[in-house]
Amino acid sequence: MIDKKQNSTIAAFMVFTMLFVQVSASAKTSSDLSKTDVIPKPVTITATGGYFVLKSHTDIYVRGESKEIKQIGQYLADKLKLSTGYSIDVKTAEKVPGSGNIYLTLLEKSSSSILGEEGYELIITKKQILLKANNPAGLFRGIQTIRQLLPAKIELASKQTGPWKISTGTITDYPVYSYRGVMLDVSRHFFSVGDVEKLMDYLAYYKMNILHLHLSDDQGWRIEIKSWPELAKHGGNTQVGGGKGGYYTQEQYSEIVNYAKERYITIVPEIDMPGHTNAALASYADLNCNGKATELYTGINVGFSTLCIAQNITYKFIDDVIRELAALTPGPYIHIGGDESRSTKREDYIPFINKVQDIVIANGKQVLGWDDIAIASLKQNVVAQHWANVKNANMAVDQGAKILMSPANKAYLDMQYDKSTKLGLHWAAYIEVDSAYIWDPTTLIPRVGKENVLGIEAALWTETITNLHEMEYMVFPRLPGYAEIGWTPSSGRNWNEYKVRLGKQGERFKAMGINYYPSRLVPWEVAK
Ligand code: TNX
Repeated sequence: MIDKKQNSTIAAFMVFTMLFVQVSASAKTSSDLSKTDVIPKPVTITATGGYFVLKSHTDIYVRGESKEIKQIGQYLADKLKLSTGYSIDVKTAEKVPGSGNIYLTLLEKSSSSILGEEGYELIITKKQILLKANNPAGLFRGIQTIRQLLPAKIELASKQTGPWKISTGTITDYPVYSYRGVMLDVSRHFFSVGDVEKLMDYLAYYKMNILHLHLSDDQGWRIEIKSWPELAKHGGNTQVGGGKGGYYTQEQYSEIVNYAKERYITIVPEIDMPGHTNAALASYADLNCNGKATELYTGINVGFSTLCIAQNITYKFIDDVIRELAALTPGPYIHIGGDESRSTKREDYIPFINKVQDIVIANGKQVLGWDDIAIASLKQNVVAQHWANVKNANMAVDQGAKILMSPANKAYLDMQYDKSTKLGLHWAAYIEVDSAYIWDPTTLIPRVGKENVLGIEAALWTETITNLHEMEYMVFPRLPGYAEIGWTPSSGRNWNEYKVRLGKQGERFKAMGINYYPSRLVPWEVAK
């Protein structure tokens, strides 16, 4: 006979076991590598049906004495140490080390052209993990795959219990586009260096490689320019809604650039002109045609401001700003904005854009601009960022320019998910998670094909976004989808299959503490 007390103990035990089974079932690593939920989906996966297990004696070995490769090894070690509790060291070895370790190596020059700049090959056996690439960038991308192949709890900052299994097989992986980015508007609302770095951690996790910073607009100038100090001091003083705003000192900007570099991310700085310039016009009276400084602006209207096209000082100003910014920016691009210049006459706009292109080129950089600039004569190597006007995109292509795809109705992260979304706008569309994913950069505009597209960028305008928590809500869970569009061949993409993988990322978002929109279109697998 079982008495009452025993009965309740058994019941409690059963509930406990059921709970445990449920949680561990959702976190279980399949022994079939091809069933992995990695985003972006790798180009090819061959499964061999076993496991590699990370153990307390696992170390990370790199070949050669390169400081850069050691740093990449250290990045992985740091990611694995906290949750596993293992003391993972980074060591060097000329040959594949003994059992139980991870080995990072660069391939001999030109031995694998298919992997390109950022591709990698990951060979997982029961004995070891081998990661190979042509370049350090490829090793860094491959490390993100290793992180995603491990259980989601690997992303937690406190010690967890294993086992830390990865299924065996080979992944050969490389991106479709060389430009896979996100834009953050730090002008409408200012975001701290720490917030920007957090966003870059997320970009790195999904193998994105560009962060475009919209550094100036009507509401705020966000970068210190030593030759024009009032831009930041005065023009950086406020933001939408009247908050205190802020700006990056040149030192802080360099900190962002370095943080990006360690993640193989390129910073693309934007100074928007000739419209969207009220913060500059408020800082220096001389920049205005009537010689009077404007008031700082904290609303969200667009199209009311313009630089004074006819004055020489305007170009002295632009040259100084671009020169200082170019010197701080290792990446190839300077973005000149050029959008919505509704207060600039067309006959002024065209020569202005022509002159500004020359200034950027003279400062050793390549021009990026919103597709509005296509009505000017585009110089060689100029990239037009398509956001709304198909005619402009076609005009840019006709002039031989490459197109960066940021269609507002598909790739604007400030667009609301649906009618119930509290943050954001919806002038271009409501963009649910499926709609953000189901499109292809090469078939959206009839005359813009594969040969014309440089890549994809999702843009977060921040008129309604005031802090990191809100930023995360608009960015997740759409970001992994944009990353996959940029990386994975369209033949390998399918919403019904993708949404299951995305659902499994829910555990990872949770482990990383990300505030995400739990879309009902996604079958989330998140333990309560
Ligand atoms: C259009 S897209 C703008 C921005 C706004 C955004 C809001 C573009 C080049 N210009 O100034 O912030 O819409 O969604």
